[in-house]
Amino acid sequence: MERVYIGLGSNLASPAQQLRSALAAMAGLPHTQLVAQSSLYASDPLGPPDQPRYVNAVAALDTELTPLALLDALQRIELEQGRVRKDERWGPRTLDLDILLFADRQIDEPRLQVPHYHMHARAFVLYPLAEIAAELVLPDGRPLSQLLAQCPYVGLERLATQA
Ligand code: A4P
Ligand code: MG
Repeated sequence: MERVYIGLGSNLASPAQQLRSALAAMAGLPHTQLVAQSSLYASDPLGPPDQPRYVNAVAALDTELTPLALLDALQRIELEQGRVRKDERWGPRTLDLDILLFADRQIDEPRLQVPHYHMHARAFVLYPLAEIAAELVLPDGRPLSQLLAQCPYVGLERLATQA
């Protein structure tokens, strides 16, 4: 089993419900257990500003799947929940599932880069992650606490409703 952290995001079609469905779908993946989930957070959109606010969360999985098999499974969940890939970068989406960390692995393949390239400076990733893994150290040796200290808690709001 390897510990994996997944970033969840949605800003279309009942985002909180999208995240709850995605958490249930991930919990049902073969050879995989959902071991923790953060609160849901509302967050200001990064990218084109003319889109709704996002709901974000982070989940921890233990899995025996390979990284690419897990990516396939996550992309299937995205598609099952009505994700349509558009050309606009960072545009609105019903569901985005990113592999943030895969144990201590550093992966650089055409379809998969881990750690996820933008996680280090995104409040909507780092704060939910800290909720479920405060003591985490990244594969490059940087503690999560150090990244948090450099990432202001701005444009982010923890929602009262549990996932
Ligand atoms: N891919 C490579 N590495 C990974 C990884 N670690 N996890 C590849 C998942 N996928 C990975 O992804 C494009 C390709 O990235 C995949 O086919 C996979 O092979 P995508 O989901 O189709 O594209 P995307 O998500 O639109 O692009 P990108 O650049 O990944 O965007 P981000 O970084 O995910 O950002 N604002 C707020 N507040 N909250 C958000 O969640 N999300 C985005 C999207 C923009 N603004 C946001 C949020
Ligand atoms: Mg993505």
